[in-house]
Amino acid sequence: MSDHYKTPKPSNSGFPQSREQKLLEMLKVADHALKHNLYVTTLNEKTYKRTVPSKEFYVHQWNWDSAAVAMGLVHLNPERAYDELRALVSGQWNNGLIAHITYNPGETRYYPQAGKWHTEQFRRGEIVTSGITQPPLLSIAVDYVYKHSPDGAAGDFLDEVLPAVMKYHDYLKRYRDPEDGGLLTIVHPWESGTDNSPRWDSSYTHINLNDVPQAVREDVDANRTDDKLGKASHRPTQEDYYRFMGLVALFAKLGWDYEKIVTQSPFAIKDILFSSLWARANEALADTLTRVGRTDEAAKYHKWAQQTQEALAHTWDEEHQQYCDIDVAQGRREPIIEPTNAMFLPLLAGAVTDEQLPKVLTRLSDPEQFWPAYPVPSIALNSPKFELTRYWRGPTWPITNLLIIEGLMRYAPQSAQARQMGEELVDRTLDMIAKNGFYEYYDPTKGEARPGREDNARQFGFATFSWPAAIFIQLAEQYRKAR
Ligand code: 2M8
Repeated sequence: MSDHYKTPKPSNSGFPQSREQKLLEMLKVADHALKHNLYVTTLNEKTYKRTVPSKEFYVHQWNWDSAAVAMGLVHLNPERAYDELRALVSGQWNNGLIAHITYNPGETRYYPQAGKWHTEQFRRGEIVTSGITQPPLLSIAVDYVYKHSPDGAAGDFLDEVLPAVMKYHDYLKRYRDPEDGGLLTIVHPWESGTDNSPRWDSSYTHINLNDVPQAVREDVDANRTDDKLGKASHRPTQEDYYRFMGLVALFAKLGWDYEKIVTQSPFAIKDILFSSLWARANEALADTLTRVGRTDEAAKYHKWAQQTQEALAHTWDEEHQQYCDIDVAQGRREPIIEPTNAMFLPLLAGAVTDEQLPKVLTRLSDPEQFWPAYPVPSIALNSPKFELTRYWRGPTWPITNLLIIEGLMRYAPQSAQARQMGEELVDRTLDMIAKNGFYEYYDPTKGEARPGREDNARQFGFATFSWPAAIFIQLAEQYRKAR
């Protein structure tokens, strides 16, 4: 993904011929899935082409999903990759925020619907968004798409999106790192992308459910849809949703003023996954600017990347052998100790020190924890909190695998173990997806979307899902082709 480190050429371990054929077939199916999820809409007299995560439920544009989708799409249809990212920045707020959801008009299947956010005053004409953001994969995607575009094809696209991307970085730095320490604050579990991760359990003990207005709870009870369209036992709990929507109501009451939100939110975390992407995103933005000759402007982002790398390295907890999120809500400063796969994201950021690297790899390669048949589960298998099918509390997710693969490959030049694990994770991720199709998330122990007879395929997350399709394409193109 970057010129900062050389993506190593994987060794020629090779798939058996039949597997190769299966992968080639799946590339076609992936293309088909992404076509299926295309959503064309006209707003402000302009046509937008967006890929929704899944038409079964997620019928709008999600921030980091779209970034991942663009990286896959550029290999098949560069124009669509440009359209995807153009649409993603189209709803940017004046303060620079690029929201986690850009809504498609007239769609009501997904809860919370657009009106629940009370973000009317920040609309760009007819373009309506949520009021929070998501892990900043955007600039990484812009850089990747630009780099993998046919010669000369991406010039206009870059002119169009680059100002928005730079403004977004300024927003994140200003409002999410007001103390200038390098780590970014998220204020809502949805901003983490790992919504109901056990990482947030300790912080929840400080959020009194009685403080969530009765009207908000009634609205969740009456209108929540994910647990009806999907299987309730696989989704976040009702209490999670009370908290999610209670925070939305609070932020709307604060007028979406992020200076107030960051200091007053009962949920405020220095998130190591989000911050790792932030470091990598700054490198990517600096690379893009350098590539187009804007070297002076690149310096600022190099500096931010470096600052975050150092800050991430300092979140290492020797006793628990992991990097830690920090709960900073309402004046607290409490490290969060949970064995989730977020602890491997500092690899992506290049934040792992020589001393930490063997320890990180030991943890990741342990089959009892993070290296079962289909790594990398969202929480260690041997954690008492591990749940095989519940969303971000156990299953393996293609998006975090992609980021961990990139992290391992970053360390490949200096560590044979990192290289070998990175290559193995590419193969296992491709296999997991090829065997099961494009689902939201997978069983780490068998890699199956249908772990038991009682579960049909839909029950392990939603189907015909965009990012496994896009990530499949990216991994196949970026690594398999090289072999
Ligand atoms: C999930 O999050 C949304 C809220 O943003 C939801 O559950 O309704 C997460 O997996 C998130 O990371 C992802 O971007 C989104 C769409 O795939 O779904």
